[in-house]
Amino acid sequence: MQNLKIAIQKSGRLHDDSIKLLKEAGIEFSNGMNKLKTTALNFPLEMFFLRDDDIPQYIEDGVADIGIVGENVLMEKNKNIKIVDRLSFGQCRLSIAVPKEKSFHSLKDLEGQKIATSYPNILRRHLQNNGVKAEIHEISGSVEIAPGIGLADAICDLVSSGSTLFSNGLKETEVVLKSEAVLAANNNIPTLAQVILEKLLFRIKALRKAKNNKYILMNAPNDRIQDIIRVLPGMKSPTIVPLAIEGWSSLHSVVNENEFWEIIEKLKENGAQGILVVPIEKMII
Ligand code: PRT
Ligand code: ZN
Repeated sequence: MQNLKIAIQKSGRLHDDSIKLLKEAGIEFSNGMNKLKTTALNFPLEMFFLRDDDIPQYIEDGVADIGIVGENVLMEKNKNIKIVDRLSFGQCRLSIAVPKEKSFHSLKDLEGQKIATSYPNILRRHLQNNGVKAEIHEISGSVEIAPGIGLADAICDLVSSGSTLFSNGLKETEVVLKSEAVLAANNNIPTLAQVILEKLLFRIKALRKAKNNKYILMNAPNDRIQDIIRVLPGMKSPTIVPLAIEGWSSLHSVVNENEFWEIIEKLKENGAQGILVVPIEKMII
């Protein structure tokens, strides 16, 4: 039986969330330390644990069919592979930063200057698109110290909280790329692996929907039910169950996280009482 082969970061910022995603999708496996690969116990999935920088190449070569990698790495490596889903973790931005005392109005201010980065390809494209000629100085780590030691005038590096820039006396001046972890795939996955990928994507989608929604239960007098139904979006229409007390019912529905508080307020205004909000584990519609 053919497996779908997935590449995951061996250790680092995306490792734990990648593992968590697969486990929440109901895939069981043992991922002991220092393992290079493992096979899931209850799903036709084989996992390779690799450095994130290597993942795009492995996918392009078909050693792995799919992989979880930061969009920043994907864009930098520029391989012939595609994004099949965005995973909402590992969020960060690739930004230009300069010493905080340096004046900066636009990218043009960096004309002829030296910019240190681990992302030379993305930076080169960005400079070209903006018609700026600057010297790109590629370094593989601790980019943030480059201006302080006189190696560069500016940097282009990943930022999440901004505290690394702050503690190195730098200010963020321009976002080059917004990034999150994505599921990338080879362009010619074998047919059977493609079927397994569809199953995996279906599960991931159900998880995402569940996370974005809450199950909501409330009691209401029967004469207010119509008003409450107007407030509730629901998947179709709310479930209404009579309570033991005459003239009252219990209403059940699903509410999106984004409009949640607004809806709760309106429900109260319309006579809902004893409102319970419950997380949803999986949501298939
Ligand atoms: O060993 P391997 O090569 O696999 O890992 P790595 O060391 O190259 O990558 P790793 O684990 O550091 O990051 C993996 C991915 O996580 C990145 O490619 C991004 O997609 C994503 N990510 C999210 C980040 C950050 N947030 C992040 N803050 N990657 C790096 N950083 C670094 C940044 O380089 C800077 O040094 O964190 C520092 C800034 O953080 P703040 O919070 O101080 O702004
Ligand atoms: Zn790396």
